[in-house]
Amino acid sequence: MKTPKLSALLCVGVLSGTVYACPLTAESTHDAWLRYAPIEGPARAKYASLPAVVVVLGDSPVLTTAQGELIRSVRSMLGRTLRAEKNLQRENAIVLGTLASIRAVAPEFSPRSPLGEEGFWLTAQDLHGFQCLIVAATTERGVLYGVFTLLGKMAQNADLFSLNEAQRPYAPLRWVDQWDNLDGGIERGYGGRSIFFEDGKVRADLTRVHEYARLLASIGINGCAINNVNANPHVLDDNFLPQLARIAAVFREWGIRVAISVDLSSPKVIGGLDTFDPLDPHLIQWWLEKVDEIYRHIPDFGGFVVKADSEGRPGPSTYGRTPADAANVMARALKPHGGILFYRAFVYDHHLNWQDPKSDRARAAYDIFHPLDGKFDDNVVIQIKHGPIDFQVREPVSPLIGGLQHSNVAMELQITQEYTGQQRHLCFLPSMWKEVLDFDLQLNRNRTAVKDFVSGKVFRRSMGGLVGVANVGMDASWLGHPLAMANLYGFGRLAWNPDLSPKAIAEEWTRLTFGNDPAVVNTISEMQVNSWRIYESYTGPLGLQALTDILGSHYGPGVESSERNGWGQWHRADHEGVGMDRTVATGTGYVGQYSPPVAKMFESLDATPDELLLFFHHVPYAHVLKSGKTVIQDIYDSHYEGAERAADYVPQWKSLKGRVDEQLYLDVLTRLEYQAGHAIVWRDAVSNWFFQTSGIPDAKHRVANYPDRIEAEGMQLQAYSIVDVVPWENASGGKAIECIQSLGCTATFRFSGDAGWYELDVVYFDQNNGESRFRVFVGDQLVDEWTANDTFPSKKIGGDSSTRRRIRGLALRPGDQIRIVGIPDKEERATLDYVEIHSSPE
Ligand code: GCV
Repeated sequence: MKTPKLSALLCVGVLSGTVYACPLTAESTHDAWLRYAPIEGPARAKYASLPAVVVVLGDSPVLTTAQGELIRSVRSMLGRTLRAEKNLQRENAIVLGTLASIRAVAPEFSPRSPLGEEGFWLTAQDLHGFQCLIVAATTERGVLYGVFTLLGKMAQNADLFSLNEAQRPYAPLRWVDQWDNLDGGIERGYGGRSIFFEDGKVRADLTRVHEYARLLASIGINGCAINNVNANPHVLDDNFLPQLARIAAVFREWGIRVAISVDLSSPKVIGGLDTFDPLDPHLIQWWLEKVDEIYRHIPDFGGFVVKADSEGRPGPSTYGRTPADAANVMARALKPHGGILFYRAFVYDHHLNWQDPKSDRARAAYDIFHPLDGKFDDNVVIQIKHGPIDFQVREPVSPLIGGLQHSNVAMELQITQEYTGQQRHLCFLPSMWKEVLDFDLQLNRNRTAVKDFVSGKVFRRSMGGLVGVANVGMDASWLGHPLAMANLYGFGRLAWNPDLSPKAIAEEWTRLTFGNDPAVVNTISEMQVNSWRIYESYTGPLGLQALTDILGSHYGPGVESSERNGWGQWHRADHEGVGMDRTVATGTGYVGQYSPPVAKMFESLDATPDELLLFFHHVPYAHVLKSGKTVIQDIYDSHYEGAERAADYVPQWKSLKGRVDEQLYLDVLTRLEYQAGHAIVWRDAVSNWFFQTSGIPDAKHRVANYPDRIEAEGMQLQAYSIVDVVPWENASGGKAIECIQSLGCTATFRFSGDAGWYELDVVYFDQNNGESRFRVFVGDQLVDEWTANDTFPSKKIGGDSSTRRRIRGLALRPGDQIRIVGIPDKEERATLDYVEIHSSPE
């Protein structure tokens, strides 16, 4: 699944009387939603009277960026190069400037409502008798945001000359975090290597950083923490700071402040102290001096992100101190410079006693941070993951978000799809984030949505917002899957305006990324908008969450990996029932961390929504849901429906052939075909596991019943040997066949159906430690061959590496011999699971 370059987006023609834009030159996917394709046809006429001049009132770096962006993008869309001027001319113009600079030339100019620090006003007005398109803002950064909005409107072919639109962001902090390591790897990154670091240094060529900063600024992001929260102390080395300054200089042009994640033990590891006790005076002095040194290199440095006492990271608990003690020491060093200290509330014990029915990882953040409310300095922000566990496909909102009245909070969302398909499965996360942002925490029985806590509105905090863990990489499409960039786009849009609907965001992103062809916009945005629920339905319905291999990749199925260990992601399934009892009455008491009305809802089995039922309650498999189905039948049905809906992406995408760039079309098609196959791996693993554990059969007779399937271990084998797969549910029948003969092995069977056209699915294991080859023959005729050379996240056979090759259009006759030859490579043993044959008359 290699991502091709996006060459010209094809335009097919005329739909509803409109010709859609067709760029003549090859484009780069680096531009993502900022591609600004040429505007052709009737839409172009809308811009015939666009002024020829852009007047920029000021010369700060950010204004210069705004001017450059406008000129570059108008040239790209209209083929015209605007003339840049510094003063109003005696002609129509596009005017960019702060309110102060515009008022200096037009004193009567005034927006109807306050724009705040980062808002902007787009307005078409006469200035000195000439028609002007004005982008005005309080600050230069606001002007830049206004320019991007104006350009986005043009790219979507909107009318500009009746413009009168003011926008201001919902929350002041709109940051992204990158989990980049200094060696160039990215923790939970699926889009290639770091754009910032390589071999322990900042990259010499920062072109991709520049492109990234442009993308981030275009969606209103104003801060970026560039290294892994599992921080390497050497990021603070004296000789590293000038290197960081190079990155900060690139971001500065785009109005983005750079921050870094720091390890709390740095003063000891790199600073020569014998302690990192937050209350030690030497320690306090060390941070003061280190922070001063940073600001000498980076005057607008954003601050620090801290992960401490979490998953093995050092923290204040070493010295019996609290997170507030640790946070405040660093915050005080940052404060005189305007820096912020983000302290992550992802603090929990990963050696929990799983045998204790009262222990519960979900409780940890609230238990630790709520008692400290009011003890954090005012430039500390508590960075809270949206759910109490860890970016699962569905979790309830973290109760800590409503529980810190006297502290600044920011909500952490994960753009990189760690638990949601790792950019190999389509999963549009704004659909989930929107539900989270709108969730009513009912403080004091009033309507108090999550978005109003995180923006700081509810408790009148001056700071607050959203932090998205992005983890883009050097991959041409940034995140590894061309459609995954909708998540980064959607994050920025929701951070700016949480009242936008997922549908509106998906449509906007599609228009900007693929053009305005209605068939393309409707198809892609519909695929996106449905994809989170589809992914949930075949990986973790009913609030089951972590059914993936939580001890390894967090990718494929691994139903039992979360049980009976200290990580606390238990779903407590046994032969009688499933779910975590988190009630106050009989469970862990987690429910009691919510406000009384919310707690009342989750405490009650009847009032808890089905989609979160098993997060809050342990129930028998025969428990009847609000839908009228039993829990067990719902688990079966949702996995089957989910896998079917995932398969349906393929024809949906195929309907766009000829409407999007051919290479991109093929790349996405390959990914969707893979996803359809892997959704079946998930479906079968989870439903067979629950069937075996519960002993309750599927009322629709699908689970463990595969009439079209020929198990590899049941074929006639030459040199292949049968192996058990662990865990058993990750292979059909629990077994596979592997080849250790370097010359290859053969598995043969006879087709026993009627004569006709068929497609053949060969399910095999593609590990990342070898490139086996496969050849498929019908009789003596070679009908397909391929190399298993993808890079799935596993060296073993199992749910991560199980994949499917679909061979279409085979004319089979009864008695035909089908032969698969597997040739192993290195550690990969050309392992086969099964073959399925489906009639396919088309
Ligand atoms: C950066 C999860 C991830 C870790 C990540 C951690 C965190 O546990 O699996 O890779 O560490 O969250 O958010 O700190």
